[in-house]
Amino acid sequence: MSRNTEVSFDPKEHQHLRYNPLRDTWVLVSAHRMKRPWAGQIEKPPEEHLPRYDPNNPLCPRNTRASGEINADYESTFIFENDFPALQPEAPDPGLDQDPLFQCKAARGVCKVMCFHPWSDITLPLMKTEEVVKVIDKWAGLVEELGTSYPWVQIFENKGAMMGCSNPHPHCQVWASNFLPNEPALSDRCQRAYHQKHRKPLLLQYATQEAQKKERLVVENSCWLAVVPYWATWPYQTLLLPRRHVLRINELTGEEREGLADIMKRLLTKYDNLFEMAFPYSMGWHGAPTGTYSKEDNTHWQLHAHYYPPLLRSATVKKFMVGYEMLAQEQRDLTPEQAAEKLRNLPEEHYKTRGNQEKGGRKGKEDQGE
Ligand code: H2U
Repeated sequence: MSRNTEVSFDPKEHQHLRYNPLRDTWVLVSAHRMKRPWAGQIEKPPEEHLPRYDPNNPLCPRNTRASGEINADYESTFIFENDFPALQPEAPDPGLDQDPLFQCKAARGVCKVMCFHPWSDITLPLMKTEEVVKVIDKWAGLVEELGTSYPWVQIFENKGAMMGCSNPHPHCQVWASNFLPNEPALSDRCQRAYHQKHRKPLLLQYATQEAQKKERLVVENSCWLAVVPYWATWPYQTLLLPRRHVLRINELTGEEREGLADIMKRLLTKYDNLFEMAFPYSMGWHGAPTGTYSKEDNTHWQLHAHYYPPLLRSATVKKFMVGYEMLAQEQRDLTPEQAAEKLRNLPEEHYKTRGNQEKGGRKGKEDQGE
């Protein structure tokens, strides 16, 4: 093994490892790989033209779902019990097996779906700020309601067919469970260990430093900031952080909810503008555990949202977490700083509505939900 100590280190040129303090893992950053020749597909897929109302879509107002239930004629958000729930409140206990190699436990919970808007042809960045605030209020309400009995309430949105989204109508899912799932359990351990050592919440410290450094900052306002985290694995992964120490989404003030709607719209507009398409991702909220955990000290926690978009080079070329990632460890090509710079420099006006003001276009107003 030889070590080159003559050349000074440049993260854009030289491969290196970065530590993810939320997962206690390392990511291999090899930005020089972006220079490799690419013979794959690069073109944009055709723009999807969705009807505002589809009589056959089970998520639209007034339509019948798989269960036979009829949706309300909703005008804002709409929440229903998932007709195909992965978790149900009642299930028999599996028998006890003491063998360490064959452990099994009871899993119980509830799964809900929330439609963001009655229209199928709208997405969060194109919704009005007050409409996004209503989504945030409902997220907070669900954490409050389900969190009284369940230790974990996972809010997540799969956007785009590429991320396994089964329906183009704007929606998210909420799964509440009687157990702490792997990812939040790991995050809980890491934040706790950091807090015990440094006496400050990990993500609060991190946000303060990122707000000063600015090189990984994508968007910010008086209550929130969005960064491509130092340890990001997906090319355009972002982390959304409140500036104040907040444990759970239901603890956000009215001003913070407005600020969150603003920063979500701006971040998602940039995402859509990157390849001029409805940018696919999986996103979700992590806050302090609920249920019986609420009685414990959770000072080490800081509320945050993760955005994991799969795309790398274009609207069709995604980053595959395969080979080395599956068998050794996560690896990324462009640096988080390069990704942040690219997103930061994109316009904050959505490509679908660009130029509408000059044209006085009716189409743009409709797209914005007016
Ligand atoms: P995804 O697009 O993330 O898969 O979410 C849509 C959810 O909607 C999915 O979990 C549910 C599916 O089970 N669904 C119903 O509950 N009833 C229906 O009639 C259609 C879809």
